[in-house]
Amino acid sequence: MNSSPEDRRSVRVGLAYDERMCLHATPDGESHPENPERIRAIWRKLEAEGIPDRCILLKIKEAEDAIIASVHTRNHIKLIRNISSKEFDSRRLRIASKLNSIYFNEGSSKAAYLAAGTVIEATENVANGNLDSAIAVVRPPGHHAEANEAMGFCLFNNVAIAASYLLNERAELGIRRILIVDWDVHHGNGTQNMFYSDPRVLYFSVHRFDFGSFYPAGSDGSHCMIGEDQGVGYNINVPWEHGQCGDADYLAVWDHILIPVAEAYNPDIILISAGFDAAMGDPLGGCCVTPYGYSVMLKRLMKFSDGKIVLALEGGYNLNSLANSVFACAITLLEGSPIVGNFEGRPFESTWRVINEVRNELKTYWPVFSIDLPEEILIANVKRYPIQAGINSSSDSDVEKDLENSNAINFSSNNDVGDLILPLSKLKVDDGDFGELSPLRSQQNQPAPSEAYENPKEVTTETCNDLFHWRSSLSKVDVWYGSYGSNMWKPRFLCYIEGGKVEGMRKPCRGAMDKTPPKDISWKSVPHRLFFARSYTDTWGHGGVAFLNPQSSINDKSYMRIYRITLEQFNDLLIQENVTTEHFESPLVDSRDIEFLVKSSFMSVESIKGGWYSNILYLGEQDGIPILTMTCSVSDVEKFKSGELPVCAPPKAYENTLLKGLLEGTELSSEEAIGYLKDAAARNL
Ligand code: X5A
Ligand code: ZN
Repeated sequence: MNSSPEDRRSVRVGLAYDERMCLHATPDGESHPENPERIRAIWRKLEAEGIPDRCILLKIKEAEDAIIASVHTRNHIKLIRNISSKEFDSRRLRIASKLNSIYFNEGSSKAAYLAAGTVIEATENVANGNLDSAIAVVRPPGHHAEANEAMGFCLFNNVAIAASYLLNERAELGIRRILIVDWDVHHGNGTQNMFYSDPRVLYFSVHRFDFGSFYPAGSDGSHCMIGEDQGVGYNINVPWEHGQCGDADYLAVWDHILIPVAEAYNPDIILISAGFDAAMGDPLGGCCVTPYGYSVMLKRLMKFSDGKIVLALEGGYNLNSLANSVFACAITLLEGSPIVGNFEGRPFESTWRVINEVRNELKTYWPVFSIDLPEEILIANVKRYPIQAGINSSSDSDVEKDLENSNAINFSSNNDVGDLILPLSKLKVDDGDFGELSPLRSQQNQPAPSEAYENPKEVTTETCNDLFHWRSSLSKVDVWYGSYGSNMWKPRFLCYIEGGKVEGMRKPCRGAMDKTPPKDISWKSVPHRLFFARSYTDTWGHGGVAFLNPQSSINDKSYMRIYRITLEQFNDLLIQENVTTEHFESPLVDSRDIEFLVKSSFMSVESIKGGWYSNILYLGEQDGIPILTMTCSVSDVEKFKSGELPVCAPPKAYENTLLKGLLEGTELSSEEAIGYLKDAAARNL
């Protein structure tokens, strides 16, 4: 891998990076996965490996409004242009809080224009032949940004802008068909929507979907979204059912969906929405693609469009995986072959199911999908092997039954239950999502569709054994979870245990890993003030949601429904209430923390400090079991008081849910219940 002048003459790989894209950062220095260190880490790695010397460094310029305007509205451009200016100092926080997963600071505008401009520059130079291919190390990312809305850490849709620019402003370059490959672990809703009826752009995305519960949640990422009008057939979604997908799963999709389609489509250029949050170790993605996997995925695309490929960074939040993956891609472009490596395991059963669903959905538009997959794949495809519930005593028998029913699973020579513990502990489980059942990978009966999966060499990857250690011990400890908001309505609370959603909710919950319903339910009143704050939530839309003032006062009284659940379930609840897909190696609240809580009455959970419900309150005990609830921090209450953070009446759907809960369990008449809520919403903090 030494750089020689010939390298530079033979392949021209563009590389773009600019420190000014680090100017976009959280306003208050709060930690955030999408932070400046991401691109710094990439650049450090590339420099350490001598990559910049082997590439052509690109000029970085800000995108022009006229170009951005081909995919974004005037209003959106105005907002992003002005959001960092002085006049917005006092409104910036509030505007961001109305958006979904967005922050702004004084550097956001500059960074957003540079990111878009950099991707345009890279794309133009590949399209016009100055470069063979290019990598744009940019942030903020782009693929969630809609025509009129910033979301999901994305301000401008960098890739969509560049694609639209080639098609609409640079027709003379002869780019008539653009393939966008979006391998970020999230669905690129923005890009999909921008080209949904445009056959000149084939948008392909493979992403975690988890039946609609994975970010950006909803149905946009479904395989049924195939485009419309002129563009029907030119939108392809491959939605994973769960986390833990890795090289074998991605390459099966390449083999059986992407590559055949790319052959038929014959793109003039390929733009990769190159997020690396499906990489092994990523805290948000919960998947396990290796640098080798990315390298092979990229290499397989290099045979199209004369190798004209642009990689534009999207997500990727584990700095090491991120830097190593980008490095692997750079090497692949420079050397024209994948890095050295090999595969572990075979695709999940669910992967074959998904591949078949996608092919079936699109076969009228892509005749190559009418050719049946090898029969062995279809046979394997009809079985699924979920682990039912957690590994605790009450569910061992279920696990056993499931395993017996599935003749395909045969871990070892003997079938008795004692043997189960060992193989289960060796299994990889879904670590990005505590809610979904974890499918087993059946090694024995999984046919290999091509020799690509045949490599027998074992690579050790992280397993998630630790997950089970704390889970099994905390599943033996009971707590009362005290609810004072929408969870007072039992069906709504059960969403956090069983998964799913009820009337009024916009978004389903993941549920707890242990789906056992509460062992007991009761009501209580507590000397804490109920109030409503925040301006938007993904679940309820615009309006405030309930909080309890962590500080008690004899003058305050709030109603509370308490549910007896396990401490393990309480942890899963806490994670969902704080809207994080992060995977924690250790529990957020364990038995030792409860001892601490009994003495100190509240405790802030450090690792979810950014969440709105990261403060655990101890409210005494019942039947010798501690009553815990979760609310905001004392400092948030101060910000709500001062107006720095919005206090806001609840939205209708949320209020109705509260009413249903109160009327189900308290003695209140419906007028009294309405009065109780109105008072909590109206009275000053
Ligand atoms: C670009 C990207 C992720 C947004 C997750 C929000 N966005 N919870 O990876
Ligand atoms: Zn992502």
